[in-house]
Amino acid sequence: MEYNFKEIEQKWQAWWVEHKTFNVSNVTDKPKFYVLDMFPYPSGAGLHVGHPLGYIASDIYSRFKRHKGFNVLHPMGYDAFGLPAEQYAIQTGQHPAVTTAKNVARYREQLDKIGFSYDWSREFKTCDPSYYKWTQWVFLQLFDHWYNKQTQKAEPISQLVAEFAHNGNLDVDAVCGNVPTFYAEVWKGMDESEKQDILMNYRLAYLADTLVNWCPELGTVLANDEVKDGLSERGGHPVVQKKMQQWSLRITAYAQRLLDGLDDVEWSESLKEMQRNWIGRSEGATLFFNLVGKPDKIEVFTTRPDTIHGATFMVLAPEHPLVKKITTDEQADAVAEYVQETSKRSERDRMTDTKRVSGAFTGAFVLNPFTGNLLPVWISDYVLVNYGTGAIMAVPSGDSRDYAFARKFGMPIIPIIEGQEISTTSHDAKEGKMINSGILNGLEVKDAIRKINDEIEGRGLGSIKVNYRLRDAIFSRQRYWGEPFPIYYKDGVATALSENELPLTLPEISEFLPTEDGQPPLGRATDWTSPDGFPFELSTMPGFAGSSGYYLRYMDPQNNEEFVSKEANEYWQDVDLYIGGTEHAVGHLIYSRFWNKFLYDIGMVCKSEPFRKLVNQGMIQGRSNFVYRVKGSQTFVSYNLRNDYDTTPLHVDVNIVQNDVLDTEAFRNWLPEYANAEFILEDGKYICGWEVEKMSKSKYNVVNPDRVVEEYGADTLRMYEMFLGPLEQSKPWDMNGIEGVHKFLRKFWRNFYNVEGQLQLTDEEATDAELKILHKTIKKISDDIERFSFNTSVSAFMIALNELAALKCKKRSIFEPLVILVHPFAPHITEELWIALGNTAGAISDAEWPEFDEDVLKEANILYPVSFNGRKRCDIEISAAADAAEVERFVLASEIAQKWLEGKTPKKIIVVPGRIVNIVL
Ligand code: ANZ
Repeated sequence: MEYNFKEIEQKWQAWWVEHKTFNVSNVTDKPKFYVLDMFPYPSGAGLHVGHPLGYIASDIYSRFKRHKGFNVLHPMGYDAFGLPAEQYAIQTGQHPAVTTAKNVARYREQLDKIGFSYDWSREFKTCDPSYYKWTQWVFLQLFDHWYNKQTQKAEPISQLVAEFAHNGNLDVDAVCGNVPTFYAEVWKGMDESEKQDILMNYRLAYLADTLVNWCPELGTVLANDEVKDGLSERGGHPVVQKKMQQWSLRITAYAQRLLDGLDDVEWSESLKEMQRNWIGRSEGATLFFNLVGKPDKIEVFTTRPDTIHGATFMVLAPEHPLVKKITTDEQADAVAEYVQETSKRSERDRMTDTKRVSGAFTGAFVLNPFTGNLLPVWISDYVLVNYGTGAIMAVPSGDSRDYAFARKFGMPIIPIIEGQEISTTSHDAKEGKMINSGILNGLEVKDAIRKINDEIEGRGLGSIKVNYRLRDAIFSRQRYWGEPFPIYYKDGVATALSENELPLTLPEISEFLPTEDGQPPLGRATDWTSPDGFPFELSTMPGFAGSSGYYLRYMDPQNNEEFVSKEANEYWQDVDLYIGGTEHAVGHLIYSRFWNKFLYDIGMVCKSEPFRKLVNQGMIQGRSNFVYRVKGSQTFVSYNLRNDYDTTPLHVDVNIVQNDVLDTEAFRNWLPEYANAEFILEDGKYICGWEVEKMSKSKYNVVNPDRVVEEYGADTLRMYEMFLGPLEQSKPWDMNGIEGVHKFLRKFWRNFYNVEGQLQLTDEEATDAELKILHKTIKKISDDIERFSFNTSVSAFMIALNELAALKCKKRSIFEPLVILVHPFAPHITEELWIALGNTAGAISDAEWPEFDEDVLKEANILYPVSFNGRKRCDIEISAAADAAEVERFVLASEIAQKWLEGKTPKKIIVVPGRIVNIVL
């Protein structure tokens, strides 16, 4: 009987749906295991073979865990709000909901063909009102909580209000905006809108004027992780800095916990390091410098207070609020021009471009409190307004940016470390003995820091401070295709809808563009007002809103009363294995952890970290093919002859190339301009050149998994994707090896059936050699899966099959367990073989994973090298079970030992069991 993968795969895919094979229950005695893929954004292009790589890996792991007796949650859904559908809507007028539904259907169809064990009953799209109701709900909770530094957790705003009425904010230690201290009486005397203004400074979701990344082309604000090198990540449009009133999430309140939590998760060190850098903790001090002739002070943040004697100027961020106030008339024009110039540069550019040295002098001076020197105050774009205090003391001898600035603008450079060589560069290392530094002279840097910190605090010049690079997350987007904020403006005061008014569904609008007067698209909606007629917020939430807590919703997706019930959360707890790309390292993976920690604080979830183990799959690159056209002609030269002519390489669709041989007829039909192509062949074939590049439409190297499934079957696709190489490495898609994997499956199949199509496995007892092959394979596959080393598993299967073929093994006791081992990789063929073996249909998913028996691999006999007076004379085979006395007896009785003994009685016999025997005569 032939291996008819088409029939088998369709049959089992339908069977699984009908029998709900992969639906999991929240009520069971089994231990839980939660395996999650980063859910996809369903783009118009559909899936290419790179996308399922991680999904296949997680599916193998899920099926493996189920064999091991776990109740496995393996869900899938769609991150369905977002820019591309809206951009498409702007161009075509097609409603984003329609495009999204279409794309989702296409994704689902493609996914279904690969035979994943997803529990589709838990599927959702983040743009479903029944889902985003809960995104809005979490927002309301954030709006209704503040961060108490004393308890280190989020607490209800109502408690804060009670405290204000009782004692003002004197004893409140919060992560908050700039709020003056007030007494209870003052609070009580405020009107409602004043009170709300104060509270806004405390809320974890708050409205504030912020400097944002504004993308005029997209008409929206973008988060820092959505901007790369001054361009929007989506579309590559320029991004400028702009001050706007925006919703933000006070994620900075969680900076330290986000940092600490990294110690408790099993993520790659490189990913943890990326998060640590993004959070960017630094310990230092804030210090005040008095302005000369003005009442104001400049507060700086420094990690090197010990270098203060080397400070020779000050630098403010061009946006610093003091700039206007302190700039002298003479410098006003230069300063204004520089401020204007800076507004065009994104924060990222300013941080990364260290070559450009620029600035303007304000005309103001401050007094160095330690040296009494006057320091000129400059502005420059290398100082960022949102970091630290937005102002620095510049120490050219200790900081390379300050050094470059001093060199360019002719500022003094004072050495402060003994032996410091500063003629061409600064000495940034935090080490050495202090000089030219008054009370610090002679001290090592770390002692100097301690001493100066004491001085600073003692003299009331400033205080010790920990700073984080992490910023609050800007949460408003001036776009249509996102979650509406459950907020309306009651006489201008941002007011929350109540929980029972959720979801606030997106209104219909006529055009997906900003209004004529620059309002976001929701400004076009009619009746976009609260029940009592107040206008709703016009911005929508960003892409990361819907993906920040989605893993929780899978635990309890149909619950209409709660985001996730306590029982469901306590059963599933957290994601045991999360698989996805590294591109989410500092976006989604930070937001989710923050979201989760907040929900943990309010008692919604029982684990403070959402993703226990994280595996990043590598990228699948494209393997492009090339044809070589003779310049100015329609003649194409085969690869090895290309240098004999003057040719230009051109991309050719990889789908009309097989093993680098071009289908010349298909080529003529591919694009109209090639209809009359002529070919110069080698050995009767047209050989294409190839190169590894990003998989992309423009390079004609996109391979659609549907095509592979059609040609070879899903089981081959799954195994081949794993066979390509280590999961975490990037590698090119190369169809040239797929035949080998496909042949393996055919060969596997042929072991079960004879030519008449009858099952040919026998019930004969397996030999030791056959058992050894089986158990070696059980061990290898189990270990490999646990280590996510799926490529080596596929090779191990191939080896096992070849070894069994050499022994002509056709025994059920060997092949039945092998079917289970192969099942996570190739679920369709193994389902079919499983019933052929007389088992119940579908039961393979719950079949117990074969037990590895170490004893089988142990050799029954051991070949002992036997020495006489230290010289090896012979080898004697003795049972591995024999103890030292038995080995001694056996050796002495053996004929060969008798010969070497020459009738003598040994003085001593040394036996190392399992190893050697030495006889001393
Ligand atoms: C004086 C000094 C002397 C500094 C020295 C460094 C070396 P991290 O580790 O990143 O926190 N800085 C402070 N605020 C800044 C801002 N808003 N924009 C740009 N730079 C800023 O770095 C802290 C150091 O970066 C601070 O310590 C300050 O320069 C600078 F030998 O102060 B330092």
